Amino acid sequence: MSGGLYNTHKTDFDTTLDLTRIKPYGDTMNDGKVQLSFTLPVKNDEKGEEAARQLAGKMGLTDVNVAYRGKLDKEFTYYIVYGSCVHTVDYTNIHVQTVEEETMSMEECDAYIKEHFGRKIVVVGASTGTDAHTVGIDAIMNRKGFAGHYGLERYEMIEAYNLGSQVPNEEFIEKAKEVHADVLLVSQTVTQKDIHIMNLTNLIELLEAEELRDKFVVCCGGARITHELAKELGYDAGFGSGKYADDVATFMVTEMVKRGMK
Ligand code: B12
Repeated sequence: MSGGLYNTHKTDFDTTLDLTRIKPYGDTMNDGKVQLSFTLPVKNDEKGEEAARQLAGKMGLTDVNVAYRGKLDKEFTYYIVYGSCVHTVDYTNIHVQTVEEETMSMEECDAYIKEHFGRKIVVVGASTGTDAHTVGIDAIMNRKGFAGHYGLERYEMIEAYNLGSQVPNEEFIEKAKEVHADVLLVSQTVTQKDIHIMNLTNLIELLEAEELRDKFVVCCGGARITHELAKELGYDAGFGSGKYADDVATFMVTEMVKRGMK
């Protein structure tokens, strides 16, 4: 692709890939092309467009083109802007914490549970606190699953309880005790004013206060959750966008084996 879509016979474009200085790829290597969109609290006219252009420049874009502007309200305008990013990052020097197990399929996971436990694994999940977003936890737990990945309810060797949304941490723990859960799954979507951090922290504190933390494998997930953040907050693992039931199922059963849970 480095010659561009229609450039079939000559390459006077930059084709150098330097992983210590990567920048966005639009049509040719290192062209830095990005698209961004934002709203300004001004009316839709040329002056607003110039403000959008200048702002994009200050964000590190050159050759700025305001490709679209649209009135949202009398005093609000939405812009779509193209430009070339001047900044680079050193990809070779990036280290992130992730869950490293090779993901097992649903069938492999069921077989693994039969072999190592000889009983069903009990999983309780919810979107906790004030969080009303259910789609994330449903994607992981509902039988039909999400994006071609069956949910935990479909696993032969998993007994899954999806408590829904806005479940107080205390109620969540009570249910976990009642059904003798092995694994707790928490979904957190809203991050306004770091409410997710407070709520996730509160759950761990409650578990610790009841000396229950080590009895469960505890995982959290959501669009703004990373494995690194989850570990920092006292969870065993965290799963963000692009993660599915098979990822968390693999993690929880292998973690249970590592911990010697029966
Ligand atoms: C649908 C929706 C709603 C619906 C929810 C309906 C429902 N039944 O769930 C309603 C209308 C209720 C709603 C309300 C609000 N919402 Co809303 N909502 C969305 C929306 C459009 C989609 C979210 C979604 O369903 N994603 C699809 C799922 C599948 O993705 P996911 O949750 O990331 O899940 C995946 C992974 O993260 C992971 N995962 C998630 N959870 C878990 C858990 C575990 C254990 C594991 C392993 C993995 C995992 O697996 C999933 C599959 O890969 C987003 C915008 C967007 N496009 O993302 C805003 C959004 C999430 N909402 C937002 C906001 C602000 C709100 C409100 C506060 C708005 C308001 N002022 O009232 C309220 C909050 C209400 C409350 N008390 O929680 C913001 C959140 C911003 C932020 N970072 O805080 C967003 C991003 C919109 C925005 N750009 O502003 N919302």
